[in-house]
Amino acid sequence: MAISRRNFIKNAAAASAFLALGVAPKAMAAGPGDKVDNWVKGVCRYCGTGCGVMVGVSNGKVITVKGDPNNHNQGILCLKGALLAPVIYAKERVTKPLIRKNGELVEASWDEALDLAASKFKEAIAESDPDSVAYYGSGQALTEETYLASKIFKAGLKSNNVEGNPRLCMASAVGGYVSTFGKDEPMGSYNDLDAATCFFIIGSNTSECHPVLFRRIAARKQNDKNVKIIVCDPRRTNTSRIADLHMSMKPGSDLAILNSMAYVIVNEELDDYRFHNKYVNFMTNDKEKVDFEAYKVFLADYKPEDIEELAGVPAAQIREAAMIFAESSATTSLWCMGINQRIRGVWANNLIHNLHLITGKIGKLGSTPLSLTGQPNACGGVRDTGGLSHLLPAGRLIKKQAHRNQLEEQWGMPKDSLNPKPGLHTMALFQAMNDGKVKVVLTLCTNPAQSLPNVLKYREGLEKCFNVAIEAFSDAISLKYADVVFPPAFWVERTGVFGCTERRYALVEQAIEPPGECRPSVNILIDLALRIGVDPALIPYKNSDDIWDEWRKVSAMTPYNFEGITRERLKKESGIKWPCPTEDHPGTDIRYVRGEDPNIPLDYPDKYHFYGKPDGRAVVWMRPQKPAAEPAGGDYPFTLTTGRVIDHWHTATMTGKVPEIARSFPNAYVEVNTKDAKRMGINHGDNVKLTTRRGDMTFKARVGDVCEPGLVFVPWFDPKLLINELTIDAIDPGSKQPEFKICACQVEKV
Ligand SMILES: Nc1nc2c(c(=O)[nH]1)N[C@H]1C(S)=C(S)[C@@H](COP(=O)(O)OP(=O)(O)OC[C@H]3O[C@@H](n4cnc5c(=O)[nH]c(N)nc54)[C@H](O)[C@@H]3O)O[C@H]1N2
Ligand SMILES: Nc1nc2c(c(=O)[nH]1)N[C@H]1C(S)=C(S)[C@@H](COP(=O)(O)OP(=O)(O)OC[C@H]3O[C@@H](n4cnc5c(=O)[nH]c(N)nc54)[C@H](O)[C@@H]3O)O[C@H]1N2
Ligand code: SF4
Ligand SMILES: [Mo]
Repeated sequence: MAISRRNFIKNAAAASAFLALGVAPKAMAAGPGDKVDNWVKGVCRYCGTGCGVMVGVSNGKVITVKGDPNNHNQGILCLKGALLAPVIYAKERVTKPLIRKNGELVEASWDEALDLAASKFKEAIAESDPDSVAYYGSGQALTEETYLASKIFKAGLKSNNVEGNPRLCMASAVGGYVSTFGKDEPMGSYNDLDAATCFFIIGSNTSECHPVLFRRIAARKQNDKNVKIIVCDPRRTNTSRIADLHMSMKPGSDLAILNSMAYVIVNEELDDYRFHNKYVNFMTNDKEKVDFEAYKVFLADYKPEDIEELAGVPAAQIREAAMIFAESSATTSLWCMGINQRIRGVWANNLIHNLHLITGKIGKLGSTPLSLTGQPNACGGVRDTGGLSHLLPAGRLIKKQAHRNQLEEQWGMPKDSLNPKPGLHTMALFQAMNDGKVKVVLTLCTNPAQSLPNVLKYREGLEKCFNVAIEAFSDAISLKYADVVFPPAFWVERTGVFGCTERRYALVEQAIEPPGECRPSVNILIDLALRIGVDPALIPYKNSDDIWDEWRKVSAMTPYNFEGITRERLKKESGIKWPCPTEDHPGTDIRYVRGEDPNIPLDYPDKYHFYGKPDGRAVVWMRPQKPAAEPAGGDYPFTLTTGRVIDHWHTATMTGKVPEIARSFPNAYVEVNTKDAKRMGINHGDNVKLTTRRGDMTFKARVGDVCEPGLVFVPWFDPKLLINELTIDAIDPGSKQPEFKICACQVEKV
């Protein structure tokens, strides 16, 4: 039955998260809740929305999960979060240490496994140097785990080869915030969603990937008829179905569209001259400071009529989008991988910030450029603690001597003893394994043999390198390459902090004992480090509370300052947003604004202060349109894009264990546009072969109008039909993030 747009919005507002399976929210609430002995507060372990949960425990087992009414999600969860309990008890849990003997992973004692792993680290460092070892972590690890692993490698082993999956995910967003504002992380919060009258959603399928936030946006629209939603995405996603305006663009034309919107705003004199004259510098790509007039000259190339063909969007739509954006009383932009996973992801991020800076729609409730983060702890765990190869905790940089010296003092190390050379970024790291330069790697909470782009190319390195994995599920395909596997305590089997999209830190409290011989990852990391020979004085922790306390202090002399977010507070409160300098500070909703951001003195003369930049001014960057690394054309006339579906999480090691979810999406498929399908004689369910310059693979077709003609989409959750064998591994020169979203391909019926 056709569903009207108005009804769709209503349904989306009421139960978007449950729509995919047609399960009513009422059914979800039913459960053995009356038998629960105690409820333990936590955070959902899936997406960067960071919903608060209450975990229902009975006789030492988690029997149900419900939303935390005191957290931002106000008690609401999507299906994935609500169905977390069975994942804990999946029969595929790794519960004993494993080591590879005669090609097979076999059970071993903790001592045997730890000694073997430690000896390989020692050997590699002794034979070559500390750069021959690496850590590859995750935005799903706890903050304490990433902070500790990063410290062990950078301070203990003197290797800056500390990376993680956020490089595949948020690196371009980090690059965007840092180059525009001088500091990482969004300045706004989810409160902006309740005040915005315009939502500009670009390259984000919010409805499937941040369902609880989408529900909040849909509710906002439902309750206020003035609210306008603009979606810019080459697919007709569920998200686009609540849009007043959907710019169904050609993949990779975002830079042109964003500049074109700026062109309209400036030419219609909808810019806020008073704001940008005082708080903004205009800069060329070569970092030359210019004036507003020069910016106008730059924009002259982006008249909507001149780019409509390139963008595949009618000029009138671009004009309309710009007018809605600029004329609304409050505009919030939301974006995710459609923007970040591009070889010009950083630039695209800059251009979104530009729109807010030229209109002054920033730092006011409802007006903010809010980058949606993917994983539950990419922000708090990896970005904030500096869990990447060029970073140190709290926004410090390895290449800056003053920053290194601060950490050396904090960590009780001799001055100038940290390794001053940044380590390898993710794709360079896996290449270095191919080349035999990185000989031992420790992975934690990530499944790179499935998630890397152009993945077949890197399997050689995974085979060659001695692989030590801390992994919860035995069917994660990366374990095919593991030489040692440590069984970790999973989700609510240990305690630690998650930090979500809106700078909110919240505690995941231990609710149950881990099964078998599983141990918290911080204990595993400490034991391994001691056996490798790391100075015990560097890791003097009794438990993860001690690590949190140290990290609080490390933050204190920076604008992250969250010394006031103590463990005691986290136990009582359902999350607090940094900065939060003192225990009586309520946390910060809006950064860079006097009276809101505790980093700005109350007697500071100006209202706004972008203190990440030397002169306190944010930057409007002049970033030109650039094509994708491998645009469609010639022998490869289609664009292949990859992404997510609402029910599965990434490599499906967890969601694949939940029957209700697994049934709805058993296998990967390819979305083909109806017109293309007709031309090629493809019917729904037919086998379709996709060929890229890296290989070919056959999928069942889903024919419809989700993709524009010329575009095909494949979700990447299926290890049996692994589209990452076909995707390109080109990277953004700034952020080093791969272009998962665009490569050229052939499509044929087989
Ligand atoms: N259900 C579910 N939710 C998740 C996850 C999950 O695995 N499953 N993972 C989490 C993580 S880690 C992440 S990073 C986020 C990702 O969240 P999203 O980024 O929202 O999800 P994707 O499906 O990767 O891609 C988003 C959109 O980008 C569009 N796109 C492709 N090319 C272009 C382009 O050139 N320009 C524009 N403007 N758009 C383009 C696609 O059509 C798609 O709709 O989701 C998080 N939430
Ligand atoms: N084609 C394509 N590929 C992509 C993307 C895309 O859009 N398209 N997106 C990229 C993005 S944005 C991301 S974030 C990455 C994600 O890529 P990955 O991080 O590789 O994917 P996950 O499935 O989340 O891997 C998490 C692993 O940790 C295990 N695990 C779960 N809980 C725990 C725990 O508590 N402790 C430990 N030690 N292990 C645990 C899981 O079983 C799983 O094997 O993929 C990237 N790859
Ligand atoms: S929206 Fe994200 S954080 Fe919230 S319940 Fe769903 S998966 Fe978990
Ligand atoms: Mo991600």
